[in-house]
Amino acid sequence: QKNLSILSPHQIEVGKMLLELGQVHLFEDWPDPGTDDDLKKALLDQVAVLNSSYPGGLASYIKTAKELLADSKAGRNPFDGFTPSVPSGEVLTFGDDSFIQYEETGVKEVQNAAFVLVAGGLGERLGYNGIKVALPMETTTGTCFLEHYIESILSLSEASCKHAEGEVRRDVPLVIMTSDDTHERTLQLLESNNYFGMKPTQVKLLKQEKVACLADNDARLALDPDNKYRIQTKPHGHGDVHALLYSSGLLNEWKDAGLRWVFFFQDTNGLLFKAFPAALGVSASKEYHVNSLAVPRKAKEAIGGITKLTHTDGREMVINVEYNQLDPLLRATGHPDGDVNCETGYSPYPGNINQLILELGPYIDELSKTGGSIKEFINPKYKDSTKTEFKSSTRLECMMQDYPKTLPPSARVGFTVTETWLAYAPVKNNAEDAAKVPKGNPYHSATSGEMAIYRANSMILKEAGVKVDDPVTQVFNGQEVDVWARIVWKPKWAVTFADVKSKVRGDNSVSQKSTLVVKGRNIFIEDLSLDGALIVDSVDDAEVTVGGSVCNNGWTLESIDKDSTALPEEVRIRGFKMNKVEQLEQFYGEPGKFSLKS
Ligand code: UGB
Repeated sequence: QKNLSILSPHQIEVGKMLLELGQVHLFEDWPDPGTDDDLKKALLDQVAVLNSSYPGGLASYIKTAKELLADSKAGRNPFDGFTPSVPSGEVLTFGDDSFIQYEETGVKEVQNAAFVLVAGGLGERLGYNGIKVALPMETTTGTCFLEHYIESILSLSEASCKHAEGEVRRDVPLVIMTSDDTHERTLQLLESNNYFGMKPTQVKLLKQEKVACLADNDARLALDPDNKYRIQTKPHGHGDVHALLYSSGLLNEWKDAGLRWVFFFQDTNGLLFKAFPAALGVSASKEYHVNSLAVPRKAKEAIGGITKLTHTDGREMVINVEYNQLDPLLRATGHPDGDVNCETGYSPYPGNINQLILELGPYIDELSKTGGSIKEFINPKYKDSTKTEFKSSTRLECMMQDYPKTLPPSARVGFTVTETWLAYAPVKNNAEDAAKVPKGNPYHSATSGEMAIYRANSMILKEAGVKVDDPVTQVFNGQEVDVWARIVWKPKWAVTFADVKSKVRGDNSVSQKSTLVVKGRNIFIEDLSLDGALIVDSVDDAEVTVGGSVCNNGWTLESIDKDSTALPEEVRIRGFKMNKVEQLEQFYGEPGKFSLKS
């Protein structure tokens, strides 16, 4: 009461709202007017922002929190009444006729797609100090994730326009969801690199806000332990992307522009664009409203399992069950061993890699009803079994893959499984945690993420007829990995399997110790025998044939100590550095036809 005199009418309204919501504890320690007045006002201003950035405001946030906290305390299972079973979906095999067909269909559709990258996460598990999209995806060329994503989108869109002769060329849109943790640095990365070739108008950043933390089962808002005039906040999860897209107005803009698909993807998967065109082809052919990309999943791997859930009341849905919930759900429904591999050596539930293709029209229809809010969950860590106190504050969270939970049974929800080597190699775990991953399970580290790029490119070239030597096994940062030839190409050289096949001719071979970097658009590999390092680049209107025998001391991988502070963090987290001993490097800077044949 005493402090009312220092507050503006709006701040007084906010204060009243807090009292009505049972948040009187926020003001209990307030000193008399004259002390900390600016801080008191700042607290109410912060609450006003928290209130306006959450659909339905803080009243709705606290109401949901109380319900979910009561469920959690009572041990109520969110899957009560549901029985899990293995769903059926489209399973693709890289390079076979059906894959090629779907890829072709998908490429045609790319010009009707919008791309949405969720990049608000700081990557606590990875422990990297920078933003994850700025990390080099591999250290042969040093290309960062964001650069590769943008170049892939541009090349795919160009390939798409070629298929649709006569139609107007569209600048496909890219949205990046950021947060306070990543926004400024993402913008700076884009600006200092000329948006990696995209028009700045093609790219929109949407920043998600954090949500208020909760101190107890009554959903009392938690104050920052170091500042009693600030509510503690934490990220709300990648599910925010739907509400942000809806409120931005972009979805209707896209619809008016004739777009048909929205593709959601994550921040550190260097393989994701290799399977995307075929998966988009599946969406278009099967007319899926929702298509989740998946890979075979190892039991207990930290990726969700795609599961068919059937309720006793007859409801059915195909949905991601998050990795920490799959094991208890299975145990509670007659599978005493929980989340285990079956005879194939994999979990029978396909692994969700959180790349979702949504059909825009039905997506807008659904969001017009829900405003983009996604079913939330809460994960309080209790001090003891009485479940009355928390170890630290908690908050509501939501996941983008839970979008289908509110869809009617008529919605066409499917999924597409491809080989892991082709589609999924995220960089999520720090070196220490990766080294502790049980043998046979993926590391999901910077080391394995980089090796996966070389493996995928080697496997693709093999499928295109190139002889690529088998890998050797090496240990970096305590992780045993297969080291293939370091083969890297720019998306403008090839962004589909069809592109690769059209640029590789004759009898080619690449030894395991080799490095091959192809950067130019019209470079043809023909009768090449490579045992060393070869880097070829050209301007777009040069046509270069690369062949003959190239043999030199090449580039080697040198093991390094992850704690050696003399090296930059992005090198240390891999456990090796690239020694560029000797290479043949050619750049063709003029239009015309050229041949590199030694
Ligand atoms: N992200 C945000 O943009 N905002 C946030 O508030 C949080 C994250 P994580 P997670 O495929 O590898 C997901 O932390 O959530 C972005 C799926 O839930 O890397 O543990 C963040 O920047 C899981 O089912 O992953 O697990 C990043 O781009 C499985 O599919 C993305 O969201 C797993 O990913 C994912 O955040 C996977």
